[in-house]
Amino acid sequence: KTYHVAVVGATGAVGQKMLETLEIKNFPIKKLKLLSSSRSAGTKLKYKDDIYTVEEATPESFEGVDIALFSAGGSVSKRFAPEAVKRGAVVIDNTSAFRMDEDVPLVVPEVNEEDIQLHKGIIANPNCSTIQMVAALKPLDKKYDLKRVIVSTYQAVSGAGTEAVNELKDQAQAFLAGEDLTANLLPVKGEPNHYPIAFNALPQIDVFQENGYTYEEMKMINETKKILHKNSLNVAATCVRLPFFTSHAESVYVELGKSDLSVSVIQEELAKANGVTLKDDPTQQVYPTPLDAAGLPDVFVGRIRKDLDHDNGFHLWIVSDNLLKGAAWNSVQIAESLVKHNWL
Ligand code: 11C
Repeated sequence: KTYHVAVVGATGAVGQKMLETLEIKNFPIKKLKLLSSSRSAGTKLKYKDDIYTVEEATPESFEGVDIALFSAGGSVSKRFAPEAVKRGAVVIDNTSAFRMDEDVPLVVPEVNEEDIQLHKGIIANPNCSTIQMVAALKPLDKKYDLKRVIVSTYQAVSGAGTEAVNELKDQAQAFLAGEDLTANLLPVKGEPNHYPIAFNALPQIDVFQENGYTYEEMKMINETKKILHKNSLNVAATCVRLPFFTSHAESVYVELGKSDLSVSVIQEELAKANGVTLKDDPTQQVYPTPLDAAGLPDVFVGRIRKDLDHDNGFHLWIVSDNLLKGAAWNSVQIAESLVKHNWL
């Protein structure tokens, strides 16, 4: 069986990776429709051997579509996802528009694939920094009952889109040429203050909430509990933007429901987990870095250490390509599950 697939936001950083992933996975496509805002309509994009012209999304664009992958920002999803569902499509949405809605499954297939079947037309793809963390923590939760998570992130600029990638390039060139740096975008487009990202670290990703945490931090906290079906889990997050292009890295401290565990049993669980690659050998200086992970679909874990004061505590270093497993790859995996299990 083959499917009519639409990609909304096809010209964006994630949209492009969605097309690449559909092609790599040879997704059974009968008809492909590439959609965007009016600004990018008319752009020509290649898929396999064909050139497609990107069309402006309208409610009617979704007539006959079976699966619609959305990654064009929350407001586009809010406007068009219900229109797509009304016309019979199943939407896989990569924005935060519907993630916390009760009726919308929030899915990382290695973690909670079975939630997909509860969908009422929309399935949400979690935030990139959440996806890689829960993919690595789920095997530990299953076996040893996760109690607490404290995460600090080291996030790539591509998480903030192509404009942020260009801002880093421009600032890096200016800095090396001895010129003044201009910052117009980061940490958050539309906020009053902007700070240079080149040769810097910005402890703000997305807007501040009333409780002093940023929206990115609250996404990690709330989405982790929802995906793991664990409201009792203690989660705290600090999210930081760093000047590299691809892959998010995370320093994660966990407390488990079992004491007296060794590093090797944690390594063993992670080594056999789906979608996770263990890269952990301090004797050989082996650990994952953002550059190594870029372009690969796996979640990489290293630097696993036992906490020195808490017998049930461990520290992990988790790295994954934010545009692949963090976005496009996970979305296409959800589409594959829908098709494989006949959950459309
Ligand atoms: C970032 N994690 O790195 C964000 C991007 O909710 O899907 C993803 C935003 C989202 O800036």
